[in-house]
Order: sequence, then C-alpha cells, then structure tokens
Amino acid sequence: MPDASRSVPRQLDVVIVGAGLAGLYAIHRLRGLGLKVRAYEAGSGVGGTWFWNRYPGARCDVESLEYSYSFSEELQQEWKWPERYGTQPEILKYINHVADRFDLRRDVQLNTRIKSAVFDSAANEWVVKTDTGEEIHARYCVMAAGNLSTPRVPDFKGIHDFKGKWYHSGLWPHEGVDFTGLRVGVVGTGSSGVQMIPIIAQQARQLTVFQRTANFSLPARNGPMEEERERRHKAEYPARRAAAMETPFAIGGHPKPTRSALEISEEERNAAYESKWQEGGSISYLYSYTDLLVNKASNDTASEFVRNKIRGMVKDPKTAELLAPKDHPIGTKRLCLDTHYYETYNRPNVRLVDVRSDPIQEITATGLRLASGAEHELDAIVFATGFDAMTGALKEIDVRTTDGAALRKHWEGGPLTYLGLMVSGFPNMFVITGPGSPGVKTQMIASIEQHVDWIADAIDHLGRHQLDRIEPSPQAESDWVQHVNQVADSTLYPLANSWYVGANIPGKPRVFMPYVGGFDRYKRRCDEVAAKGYEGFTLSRHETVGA
Ligand code: N01
Repeated sequence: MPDASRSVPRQLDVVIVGAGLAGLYAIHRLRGLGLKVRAYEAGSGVGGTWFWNRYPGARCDVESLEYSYSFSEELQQEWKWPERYGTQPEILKYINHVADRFDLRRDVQLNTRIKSAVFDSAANEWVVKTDTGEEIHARYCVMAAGNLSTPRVPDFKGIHDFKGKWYHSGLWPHEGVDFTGLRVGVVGTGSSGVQMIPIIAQQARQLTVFQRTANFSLPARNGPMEEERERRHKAEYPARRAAAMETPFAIGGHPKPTRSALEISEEERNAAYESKWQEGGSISYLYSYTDLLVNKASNDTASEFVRNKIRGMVKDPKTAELLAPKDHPIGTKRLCLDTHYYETYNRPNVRLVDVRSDPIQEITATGLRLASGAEHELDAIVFATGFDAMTGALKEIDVRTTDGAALRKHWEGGPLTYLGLMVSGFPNMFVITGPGSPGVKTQMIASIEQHVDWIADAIDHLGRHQLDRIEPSPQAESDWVQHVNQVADSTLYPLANSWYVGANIPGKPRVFMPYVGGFDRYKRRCDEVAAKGYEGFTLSRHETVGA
C-alpha cells in the first residue's frame, strides 16, 4: 500500500533544515508570525552541534551567561548554569529545556535528512525531499544546517583494515567510550583535540598525539558559577545583551581596547597579558590591544607571550618547542581554550608525534604508519580532524532551481552570498551563519538570533506588502563577497591555513569564508539594508502560472 505521508506532499510556509540552536529559534520566531513551519533534523534529538559532539571534555569556549538565548527574559533569568563554561551535556540539557518550554518539538521531525531542495520557479515554492521519501512544499526555505556539522575523517589509506575502534569527535557514540587501559592515538590538535586530550590521557594506558599544526591555547579557568557573579549578570541582562551587540564578537563585558600593543613598554604589555592569562578566556586576550589581529608586529608580542608560557609549562624542551606555534599569528586560527592541555604532555603516558615533518602514511591493522616507516601500535584512534566547514552541510544537499541553477555549481569557486543570508539565483532561501556571515567569529547564539530576526522581519515585510519573493541581485552578492575578502585581507587572518579558508579539506577552493569585520558593523549593515527597503534585493509578487 502506498504510504500516504509519501504521496501527499506536506504544505508549509517555511521549511527549516536542522533543529539545532538556529532551527529551534527559527521555529519559535516564525511561528510567532502565524506561519506554518517545520524543522527536519537528521539526528535522533534536537541540539545540532551539541547533540553530535559528545567527546570527552566537550565544552563551550564562551561563558555560559553569554552563550545562551536572549529572546526570553524569563528563560535567561530562570536557567541556572552550574559552571563558568557550559559542558556539552549541560548545554544539550538547556536546548532540550528550550524545546519543551516553547513547545517547539511539535514542529520538529527527527531522524530525517534532507536530500534535495529544488526551487520551482513557476509555483514559487521550494520542493524539499527527505531520505525517507517525504516531499515538502514551502514558500520559504531556511537552511539552519550548521557550519561545523559535516565531520571529516581524512582519506587515510587502510582505515577500514584497522582492527581496533576509531572515532570522530563530531560523531561520538552516545554511550560514551571507555579508554581505560588502551593505547590511544589522537589525530588533530584543534579545539576538539585540545579539549579531549587531557581527559583521554587520564584514562588511557598510553596516549599518542599526532600533531600536524601546533595551535595556540589559553587557559579557560573554568570553575563553579560564582553566585555573586551570576546575580550581578542577571540583574543587568538586557543592558549587557544590548552592549554585546555593539562589539565585534557579540560578547559583552570586555572593555574596548584603546591602544596599540606597540604604544607601550614591553613590561606593561606583558603585565597586561599576564593578567588576561590569569583571568582566563580567549576574547579578553585578543581584545587586549586594538591591533592584535591587524598588525603582525603587535601580534608577535601576544604570540610570543603564549609561546613562553608553553615553554614554562612543558618540561621536555623538544616537546615544548613542537607545541609552541610558529607558523601563524595568534588568533588567526580559532584560538583554543583548555584545562591543563599543555601540562598533559608532562605525563609519562603521553607523547607527541610531529606529523608535519613525518606525515601519516596509512592506517594499518594494528595502528598507524608514518611516511618514514615509523609504526605506532594503537588499540583506538580518535580523529579530531575537524569539519568541511561553512559549506559542507549545504553542499551535501542537492540545492537547485527549475531555472537551471545548482548551488554546488554556483559555489564551485568558493561560496557566494549577500550578507551571508541569501544566494543570488536561489529565491526565498535563507542561510543561517553560513559563509559571508560573521557567525563563527562571534558568540554564535547572538548571531543566530540576529539572522533569524532579520529573516523573520523580511518575510513579514513581504507578507505585509503582498509580495512573496525575495532574492539578492548578482551585483549585491558580488559586492558583498568582495567586501568580505577586502576586510579579511586587511587583517592577519589570511596568514593561517585554517578551516576559515577551507585549508583542511584537500581540493577545497581557498576563499576566506567568515565575515571578520565585526558583529557590530555587520548588524548595522543588515539593519540599514532592511531600512532602505531591502537594498540589493529584488522583492516581487509572483503570479502563479495559470492563475
Ligand atoms: O577541528 P579543526 P576541531 N593529518 O579543523 C588536524 C569549533 N569547536 O574539531 O591544522 C594530521 O580546528 C588539523 O591539522 P591542520 C571551533 O570553531 C569549538 O578541533 O590542518 N592532522 C587540526 O589540528 C573550532 O575551530 C569548540 O594542520 C590532520 C585538526 O586536525 C571548530 O569547531 C570545541 C589531518 C582539526 O582541527 C573545529 O574544531 C570544538 C591529517 N590528514 C570545536 N587533517 C569549543 O567551543 C586534519 N588534521 C570549545
């Protein structure tokens, strides 16, 4: 018998791809406009990043009181964060609480992956198909599929011959993994590796870390939430959130720097770095001076301070030198936050292997072989090797239009968007925190709320003016991409081989993807565009063929 749910397409106003922090807020906000919405989520639960990344030590690197939704004063007052930085289980608990509190689950469909999305130009609607054979028709499509949601294990020869177990940080087993007594290898020393290495080291008989690029990491100085700090923060929540909107990272509480790092004496500068180091956190360190991310000589002072800290913490001088990053300025790759990362290399059961000078050649049945022929016997391998960032999730969906456009083709030379929110040639499709957006360089939930609010306002505007189609002009898109690149080129960011430029994915076009002009500047631009009647966009009323 034919399955009715498959043969009768579901009709919606807005189809949302993903039920992470962005998808959930989109449901709430768009439902508030009286629209019929539904989010489709590949996972068996809501939460996106925080649903999938369950590796040991997974924790947010933005403080809990900041890294949370601001749209409900009651929610932000009532929720109690137990620690300065939220752990993955705690954040997932919070997201589930939000889903229940705002009755969002009734518009979420779990265990469903979107395979294709085709804009039917004549009918003026998106036709979206799932891996379960369902078809959904919707006027608008909101891509809330995440920007670090396509895990990537390098294409190592022999991986399927490995007799032990292997894992990726972003696809961690729900039941957890017990490494007790095992010889474990961790490949990758980005934020995920840096967080898991100290914890795995406590369990494993032996831990071997395979490092290609040393990363800068600062101490998180995590601890239980101080009552007085929480009370003060909550008393000033609305003002603090508003102040955060006026900062480049959408994070409040850090005084705006006023001087160059080169304007003051070395002694004074190092004292300032030391105080930030003791305070913990990455934003305050990078915000020490006006020019740390734009002037190499200034940055050198901040980089060298951290390198010296590493040299002081790691007892073996050779290991310390390997761990001290020298190939990129601090902050130009995502700055890590850790708890006892560098000290972990002083443990007798931990060793560091440099796979820059001697790359991983293949995985064998019993471990891993390097180009030199050196073999490492392992019982388990953990790949903390990152994601096909920013574009991976969207490229996995076959996004097309009946007018012949295909997103994969449009983005062949690198992603093109206007304001990071829309793509020319793909009407009525919105992207949340994708390429061209400052999202990944900010307190992500603030960017999510700003994007979703802007999108909701745009859809509302269309409805109030009897319009039903919006798309950016190719010129506005190309101007924005040029602006994003110009801004990036005026900073030190392009000096690093990072996922910001797709460097971790062999063959990916090297294009700087996030907008690094600052959240404050970006938000002003988005507001201005809307105030000018959606400048750079074409708004129209579609006449249904045959109507
Ligand atoms: O991934 P990454 P991640 N052989 O891409 C190495 C967010 N996040 O999962 O630098 C050997 O940063 C690669 O080496 P290299 C955050 O935005 C946040 O750690 O390419 N090594 C690198 O060391 C973060 O930036 C939080 O030379 C190989 C590592 O794998 C983003 O997610 C926590 C290799 C990948 O690092 C991604 O972080 C976790 C190979 N063939 C993540 N291929 C917090 O909030 C890759 N590598 C705290």
